[in-house]
Amino acid sequence: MTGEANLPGLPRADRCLVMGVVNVTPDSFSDGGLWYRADAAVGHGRELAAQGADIVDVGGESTRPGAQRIDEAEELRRIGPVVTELVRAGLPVSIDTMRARVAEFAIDAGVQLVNDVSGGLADPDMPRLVAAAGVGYVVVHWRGHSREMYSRAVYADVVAEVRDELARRVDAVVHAGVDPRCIVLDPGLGFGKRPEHNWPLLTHLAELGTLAGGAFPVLVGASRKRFVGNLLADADGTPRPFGDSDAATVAVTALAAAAGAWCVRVHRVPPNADAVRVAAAWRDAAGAAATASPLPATGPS
Ligand code: PMM
Repeated sequence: MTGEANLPGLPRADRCLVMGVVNVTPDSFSDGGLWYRADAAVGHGRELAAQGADIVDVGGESTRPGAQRIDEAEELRRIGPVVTELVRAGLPVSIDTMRARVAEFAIDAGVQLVNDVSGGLADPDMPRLVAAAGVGYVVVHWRGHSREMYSRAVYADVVAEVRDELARRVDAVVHAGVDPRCIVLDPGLGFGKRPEHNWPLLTHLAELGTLAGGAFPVLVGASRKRFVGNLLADADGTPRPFGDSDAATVAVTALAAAAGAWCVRVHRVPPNADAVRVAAAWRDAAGAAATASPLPATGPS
């Protein structure tokens, strides 16, 4: 599935990459408040990298369902010192933001990737900024801000609609000047999706990455999401708490990586770093088996 990506400054590997999450927020779904202080966030980013994260994704605004937006100054205050320090430490860093001004700060500080969960819809200046900077751009499928995301989660054919809407976003950002080889696509699991919408997207990653005449790298963000907790609900229907859904996240990682995902965005790095290596061996062996000479038509005599 992985296309002809040209993502300057990001690691290249013959396996799926692992992006470790640093949420510098008081209110994120699974880890809100844990890394809210700049020094704690920097320490966590370094730890994730030491544990095997290929990219550290820093975000200052929670996108959990129903979350209220913060203003730009507050977002900059949260991510500023964290991005600066992690780049200074030599780590590949992405900035998780919907705001061009925040992305601009992070690009100036040296981040290699802009992770925009709105796919350029929240801030019309974002695609032009990314184009001018020549950095990688994660274009996520999105239908609206957190407060309205469930009312828009209506699909007749979720895979076809997400694919078409992503194709329109690719056209728009390329029109704004973004090099197609800098684009990564993301189905936006949980963003304007009900639990049942996420599984078909996961099983059609290759189809989602192949659109607008190209094959794009695909990023998958399933880690600790509500649809995973719902799958693991107990007999009363109580969802599994996010902290106990890491093993299920690892299962999604292995399957997505074996299906050709370019990168997985995860909260707990070590088991996911193992899973992408298992998936790489799986894909290699499957490729070797497919190219090996076919079995003789008749069995041994
Ligand atoms: N999910 C969240 C935040 N950022 N970025 C990308 N590219 N894909 C995602 O699925 C994604 C994201 C929300 O998760 P969190 O609040 O648990 O970090």
